[in-house]
Parts: sequence; structure tokens; C-alpha cells
Amino acid sequence: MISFSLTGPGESSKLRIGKPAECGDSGPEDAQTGGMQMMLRLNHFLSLALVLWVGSALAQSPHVLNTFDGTDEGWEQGFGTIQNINYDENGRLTWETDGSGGAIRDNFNNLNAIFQPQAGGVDLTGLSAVEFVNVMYTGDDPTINVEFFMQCGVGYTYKGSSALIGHDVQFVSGVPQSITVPLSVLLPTEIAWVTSWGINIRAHTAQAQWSLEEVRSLGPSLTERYIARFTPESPDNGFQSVFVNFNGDAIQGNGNVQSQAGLSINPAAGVDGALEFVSLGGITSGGNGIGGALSIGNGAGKFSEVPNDYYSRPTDISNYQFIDWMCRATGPEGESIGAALFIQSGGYNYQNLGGQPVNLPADGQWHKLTGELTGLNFVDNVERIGINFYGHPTDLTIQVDHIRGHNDQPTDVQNWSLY
Ligand SMILES: [Ca+2]
Ligand SMILES: [Ca+2]
Repeated sequence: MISFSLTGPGESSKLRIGKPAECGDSGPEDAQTGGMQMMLRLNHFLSLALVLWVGSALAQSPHVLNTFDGTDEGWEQGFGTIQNINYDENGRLTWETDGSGGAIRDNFNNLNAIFQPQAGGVDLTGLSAVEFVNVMYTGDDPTINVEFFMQCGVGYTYKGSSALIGHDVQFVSGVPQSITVPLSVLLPTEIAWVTSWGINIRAHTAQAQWSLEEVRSLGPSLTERYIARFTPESPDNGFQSVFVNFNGDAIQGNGNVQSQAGLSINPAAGVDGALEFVSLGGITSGGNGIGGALSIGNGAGKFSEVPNDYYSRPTDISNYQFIDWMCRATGPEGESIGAALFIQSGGYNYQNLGGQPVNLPADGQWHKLTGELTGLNFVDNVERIGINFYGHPTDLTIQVDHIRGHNDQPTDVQNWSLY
């Protein structure tokens, strides 16, 4: 399943969306060879336009991942020998190979990257491909073979393009090619955590000078995503990285420590299991009633095991207008609990979602608590999605079946009747 499309030079439009942020870490690497489909787009000066692959220009959230405009964005030698990594005045990453071959790649931390900088990897769920724009070399070798690759997940699993298609991509000296590597052959868990992407240059004979103009993800993107379902099979023992973020005094068994203490997964609750905790009534702080605040990161947080947050990464929710928390409260008749939905984004900036005030009656029924993302900042670089419950008089058992991003306009009927 290899497709080639030949187009003229300079046809690629720029998609630039980026926000400042911080967060991230680095770790070990791995170099297992896996497989991957690949399509090639060859930018030849004389070619016919034969477009078998069309990136969606109207998709909500494909991003430029690297521009190399004034920085090498921390790209580094992965293995083998890569020399003189730099950037040029035309906004291209530049490097050399001495003939022995080697791999150059993002350094796992999105250093100074235009999209989710310092993120320690990106979640490309819902997108279709990663494109390496205008890769080129000049040198005495008439051709040099290249493999494109990604590294994924906690093990930094190496997924090279050549194993699947049966051969490398052949470059001709002085001829740029833009290479599109589809994400569809990665596992969903790998797409959700692409830690690095790079170029593996096979051995050749003479010194060669290389350049790369840009790396980007291609759409279309999702219009709906279940950010968490809290099933027993969900990552992080079902918790999906949710933790008590603040005001933990109001959550039974938490002890006011940022942790998962006091939270449990109830396999019998909700559609497929639900998060559960007891919100203590009558808790105050500084004279004001408080409830607990929960937050979730992205990707098998293992919060209790890895409190430095290494295993989570930002989420791009810029393609959703709304976030739902599907909740149920059980308690005395007439009781209810209010809440504010929030995100922390672009470097943990705390922002409440807009929309109607959220109130959860303690009637034992499921209710969809919806907040609106419109107008918030850094929604393509979200570290935390959260809910901050308010104080209330008596203890309530609260369950959360799921957290969902979507674009459906909220209806008047918020009750979620599945039983
Ligand atoms: Ca560039
Ligand atoms: Ca659920």
C-alpha cells in the first residue's frame, strides 16, 4: 500500500498554530524495528500533478510540529553518526553525514518546538499522518537511501517505515522530497504518545549535506473524543491519571494530598465502570465551604507511581467546543452539589470553562455537566482537565462515568438516562 503523488514545488501551505508552555522530561530510548505504511510525495520540478494523497486543509487541528525557524528545536543524533546539526537562514534544519549513516531526530522533549514545546511527546490521536517537508541532500553520492521513523510510548518503540513497505526511500542528490508517514499502522496507544520522529540515513560513501524544512501532522482530526471512561480496563488501573488536585480535605480518605487516595473505580457503575468517591459535606476552608477538585492528564498517568508527571503529556482539545463530565450524585433528597469545570493549559494556566453554571442534584441519576471551551487560551496544549466541586451540607457519593470532548450543542435535556 504505497502511494506516490507528484506535485510541483512549494505547493504545501503552512499550518502554524503554536503556544508557549512548559512541562516534560526525557528518558531512555529503544530501537526495535517495527513496520509502517508510508506514502511518498515527491516534489519534482517537472512532474505531473498526480495527487493520490490529499492532506485535509480544513481539518481543525493538524499542527506544524517543527519549523526550525531560528532554532534546531533540539534535534539530535539518535544513533550512528550525524554531524554539524544546525539551522539556516531559510528556516531549515541542516546536518551532515559522513557516509557511515545515522539517525537524526527530535530529542523527546519538543525543545523550543512551535507546538506543545517541552512536552515530552505529542498525542496525535485522530490525525492521519506525519509529514517531513522538503527533505534534501547534496553530495557526491548520486542516491542515498533513507528510512523515516517514529518512536512511541513508554518504551520509545522504534517504528520505521521501511520494514512495512519493503524498501527505503531513495533520495537523489539535490532533489527535495516531502514524505508522508501515515499514523494508521501505529497502535492507538502509540499514536497517543509519539515521543520522537526522525530520519534514518543509510550508509553511503561521500560526505553529504542534508536539510529538512518542516515537520507537521496532517488531519482530519476528531470531532469527538472520550478523554476518559474509567473502565476497569482503562490505563492506570482504570484511573486514567485522575487525581485529587486540591481541596482534598473534602474527599473522604484523601488526607488533602495530591494523589489518588480516596478515589476508586466502581466496575458496576455507569456504562462501563465509573470513578467513585465520597464528597464530604460541611467542609470549609477560610470560612468558605469547599468540595474537592479532580484533574486528569493525558495517557496512563500512573500518578501514584510517577508523581513527576513524566507519563502524561498535553492534550490538544482545540477541535472541541465542549467538555462533558458525566456524573451522578447520591445523597439525601433535595441535596445537590455545584461545580466549576476547568482546564490548565499552556503552562498550567488555570481557566474555568464557560457556559451555564453546573449543578449536580443528588438524585441518583446521571447528569451531563457541560462546559464550553470557546474563548479559553492554549486549548491545543492542555495539561489538565478538571472539575472543582463546591461545598455542600452532607456527604454525597459521586461517580463519574466519562469525560468527553465534542461539538454537539447542549440540549435542554441534560439527564443521561441509560438505566
Ligand atoms: Ca522551516
Ligand atoms: Ca465509564
